[in-house]
Amino acid sequence: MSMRSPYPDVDIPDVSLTEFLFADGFGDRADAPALVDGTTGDQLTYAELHGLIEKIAGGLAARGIGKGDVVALFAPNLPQWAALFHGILRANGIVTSANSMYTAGELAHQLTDSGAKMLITVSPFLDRAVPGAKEAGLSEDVVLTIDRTEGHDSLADLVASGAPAPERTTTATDTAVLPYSSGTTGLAKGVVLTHRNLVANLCQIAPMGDVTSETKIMAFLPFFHIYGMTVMMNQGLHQRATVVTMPKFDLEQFLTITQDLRVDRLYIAPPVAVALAKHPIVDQYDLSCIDVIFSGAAPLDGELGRAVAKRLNCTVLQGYGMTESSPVSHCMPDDRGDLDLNSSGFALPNIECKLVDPETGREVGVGERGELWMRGPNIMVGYLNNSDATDATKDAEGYLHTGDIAVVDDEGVYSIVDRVKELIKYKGYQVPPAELEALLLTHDKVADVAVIGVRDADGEEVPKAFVVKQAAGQDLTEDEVMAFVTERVAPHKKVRVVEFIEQIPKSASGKILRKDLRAQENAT
Ligand code: AYL
Repeated sequence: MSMRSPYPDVDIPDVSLTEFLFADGFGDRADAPALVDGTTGDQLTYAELHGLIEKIAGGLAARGIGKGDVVALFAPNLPQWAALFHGILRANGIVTSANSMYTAGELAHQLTDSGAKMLITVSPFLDRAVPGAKEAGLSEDVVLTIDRTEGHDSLADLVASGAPAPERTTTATDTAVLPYSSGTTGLAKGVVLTHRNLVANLCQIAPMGDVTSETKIMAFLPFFHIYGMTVMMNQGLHQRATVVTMPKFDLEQFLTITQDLRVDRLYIAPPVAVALAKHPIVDQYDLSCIDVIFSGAAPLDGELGRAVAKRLNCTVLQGYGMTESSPVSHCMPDDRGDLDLNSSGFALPNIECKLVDPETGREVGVGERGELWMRGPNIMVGYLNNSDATDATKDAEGYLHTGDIAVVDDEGVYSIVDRVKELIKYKGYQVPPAELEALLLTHDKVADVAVIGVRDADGEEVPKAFVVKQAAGQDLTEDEVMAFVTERVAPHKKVRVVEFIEQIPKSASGKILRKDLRAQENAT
């Protein structure tokens, strides 16, 4: 038995994302700002954005990018990010969006794994982009920059080709994007999301929120992550709203931009709620423009959310989802600010859910805890070139096994109460323990290691490594372990706590018993 969304199903047009967003023209929004760089005021109107997308598509086609070719975007949030994203799709290509904090090595993994043919970045990232591209076997000629810089072709060169955009051959079932996610276990994998998946999620979230052409959306959360990509960028463009970008989060700058541009809709992850509820500086700004603050990507503490709503006199809402679900599967609609803020609201239209006891495989009912399984048109096709991981996550009936434990009430409101998968979330960003474990095993003083998420003093989830020393490495210190990781990974993946132990608890088949480590952690 599955539980359907309480909302009526929505129609999902059988078109590519680009057609879905742009085919209808822009009416009276043609000269309105689609994207504004909050830090510089530079903007692209809807008409300019569309023109730029067509030119980018032409330029890419002239450089040999065509149907099914993967182009990597490795850049901070800028209006041009959106233009390039849609330009690549318009050229019948596929976007793989890379975390802009990645080291060269992490980027190389994604470029190689996704089979990227071109990398588009910004000049301040070239010190990581060029070695990353080289390691992945890409020549420097295919590393382009958004800004102009010596030695690399830029966005301006791409559009200067003057070549017409190619014929549209992309269909709804073609792959559109390959964001990376570790899913329930293992290393980061390419999540195959089709045009239909992305179009579906836009259709599914439309009835939940009050985003209109009047809305100004704040987008400091990255477009490379599916939250920024779908919920901020593509939802904003779909509704002909204005999307205000920030290349990185800075509290004062964010407050200034919000106040000065009269931003009315903020999308945040929980750590920003802490600042909005508690930081004294917030009182120095006129934030009466803020209507709705929507939190997702990690659990929001209900009390904290209420404190934000009270302080800023606005509605605070929570949503839940995964990269693998394009991403939103559950959220609170705009008019239900009354719901318990510890919950993540209702299943979106066209989504069916089951809650399953992970021990017994038995389906559970209202009020009982179970792993959330969900099915719908927004669920990924699978992981790129990894049928084992796909089969372990998506069952024969199409249900995605989320690895999250949820409870549903009799109104159909879901609360995420625990996580049974390995994944750690640091400030809403994914930290795959398996990746840190593999890295630490290359340290010659480490005999064995396991990484889990623990709570720090502020209640934030942080990666902790349990390390078994080699006999010859008894002088190994916690700082050495942390520094070794810090040098090799993006900052959000840093190991922040280390404990030396005698032995890693493992099952007979050699699997790390993370549950035992968690229990041990909670007991101390
Ligand atoms: P990924 N509460 C608890 N855990 C959450 C929540 C939440 N509201 N949202 C996401 N997670 C965790 O792929 C959960 O463990 O996508 C989930 O499996 O980076 C994992 O994060 C997925 O991590 C939305 C809906 C943002 C989704 C998203 C981003 C999804 C993050 C806004 O409305």
